[in-house]
Amino acid sequence: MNYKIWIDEIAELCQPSRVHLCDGSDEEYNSIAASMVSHQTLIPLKKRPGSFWCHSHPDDVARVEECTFICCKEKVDAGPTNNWCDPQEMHRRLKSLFAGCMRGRTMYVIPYCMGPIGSPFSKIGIEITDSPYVVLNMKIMTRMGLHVLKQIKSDFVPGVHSVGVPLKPGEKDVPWPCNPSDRVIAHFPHEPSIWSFGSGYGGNALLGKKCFALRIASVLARNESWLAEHMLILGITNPQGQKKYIAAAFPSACGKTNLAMLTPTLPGWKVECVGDDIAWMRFGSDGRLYAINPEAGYFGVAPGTSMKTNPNAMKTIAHDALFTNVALTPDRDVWWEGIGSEPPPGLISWLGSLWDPKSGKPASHPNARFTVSAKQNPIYDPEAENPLGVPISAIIFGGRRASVVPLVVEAFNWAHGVFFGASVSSEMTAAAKGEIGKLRHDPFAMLPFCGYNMGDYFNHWLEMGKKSHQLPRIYYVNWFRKDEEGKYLWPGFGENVRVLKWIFERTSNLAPAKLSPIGHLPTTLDLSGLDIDLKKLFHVSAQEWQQEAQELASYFKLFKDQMPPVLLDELKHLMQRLSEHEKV
Ligand code: SAT
Ligand code: MN
Repeated sequence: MNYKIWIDEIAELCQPSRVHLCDGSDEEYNSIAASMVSHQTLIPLKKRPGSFWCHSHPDDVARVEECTFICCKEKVDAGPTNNWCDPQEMHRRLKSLFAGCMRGRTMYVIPYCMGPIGSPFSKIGIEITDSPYVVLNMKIMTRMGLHVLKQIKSDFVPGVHSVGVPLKPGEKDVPWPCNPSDRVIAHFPHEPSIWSFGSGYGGNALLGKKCFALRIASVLARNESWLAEHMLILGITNPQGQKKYIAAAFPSACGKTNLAMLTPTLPGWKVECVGDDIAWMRFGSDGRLYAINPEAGYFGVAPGTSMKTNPNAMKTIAHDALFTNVALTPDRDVWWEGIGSEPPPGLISWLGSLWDPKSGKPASHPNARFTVSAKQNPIYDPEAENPLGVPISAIIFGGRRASVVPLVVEAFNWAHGVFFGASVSSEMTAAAKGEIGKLRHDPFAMLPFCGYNMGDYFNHWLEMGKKSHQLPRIYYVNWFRKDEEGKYLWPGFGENVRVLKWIFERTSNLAPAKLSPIGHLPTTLDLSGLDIDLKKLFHVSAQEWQQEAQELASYFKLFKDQMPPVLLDELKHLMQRLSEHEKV
């Protein structure tokens, strides 16, 4: 597709007042930010140079899964876990939604690259949006600008985004326009293209992120034999100077950013960060699995981030950061629950009004976010921009589970590891609209992000395992197990290095493990300086796991013929091992 013709067509449809082709320069960023400051949409922060605060409409704070559609030709290809709509029908709906939707606004054209420029992994997109907030975020989150257009040979992924609020002549704009009653986030994997209407929130509006780098990319990855995953990538170096890379999948707001930037509590260990949210992985000619982070920044959850939990994130956001839906202090700094200081008097809540500490409501929205360039991270991995990626030694899956799942368990082999991925369940968080705390299946932490039938996706993972004899080992972790009183059994954060150390040593065949019905468990962990009862953390209850297996059996039925028999066998073997275990 010729991008110039496409841009003209979209302008003709959306009827903006102006078209602005983004060059990606700092001057452009500063001038858009300055204009938003003059409209009081952004507030400059006094204590953080180059940083701004803003807050959204109260009904535009998270991803909206119920309005997110996969519009492939056949319903079965979207699978039972996605909303499906016939592509022609959706195009008809979009045509009428987008007709004239940018009246009175500027239409920004954002050429961007997911992945390092020139990398064989990288893919190009163009996002058209009427939101200046989206332009600023895309500048931080992607490699964006005119230089990208030069890279376009024939294909790019077009994305059209509108807040869905046209302006009448002379009408004053609101600070955060959005259209909660008419939202749709539609993906057309076979074209491919993305159309997003009615929300300005990150995951719905920054089309390079979940829409392209996961939903569309997962389909491309299946067709082209690679993996597009909801995973952080970290480098870990042992005291002897040996370095390995680990990729880890957790649902949104379950600590990926914290793990990716971990400050180890064990002396001599070092962690460096390649990415905190998305990994694109493919086998190299040496048979190893190589990963890149397609993003260039972090869109991290602010609440709970502190010098104690994630000092590297705190240093990263000390300047040139955008804050959305956190609280604002009277001296123009940001504040959130768990930042490590008391809320100052006169705090402005994320809703933009004076916060009443007695209200019982948080000052910062639980899904408040910071947007910041990865380059500002003091532990940004020197290989993070390597166009060939980094070699992955271990893959971790995890969820937020108060019970049942031990701190760490190792899969027997690749197929068993794929079974781990398929069996992830997690308590829901504020990252998506829904019932917080409710346990739901979230296979591979990809439930909201897989652009095709999840059963076929499981099969793709199994097929990938046949392509190499140097596969990463696979683990399942749970930082969130609680005792009878509801207290976390594991301190988490920097202490998680103790688990990473065991994984590191397992991948060199240096750490012992014992057999359990659910996989290999550590015989011991390096707990130096910690007073922890490992028994509870590693307890595997045959009864609880039998229930877990039963629940999985009924979940897997959802995928009907698409459910790979290999995974049903894995489940059967698990049940057999559990009943043998019970007899002992
Ligand atoms: O809002 S995002 O989808 O970008 C972040 C997340 O939920 O993982
Ligand atoms: Mn995410």
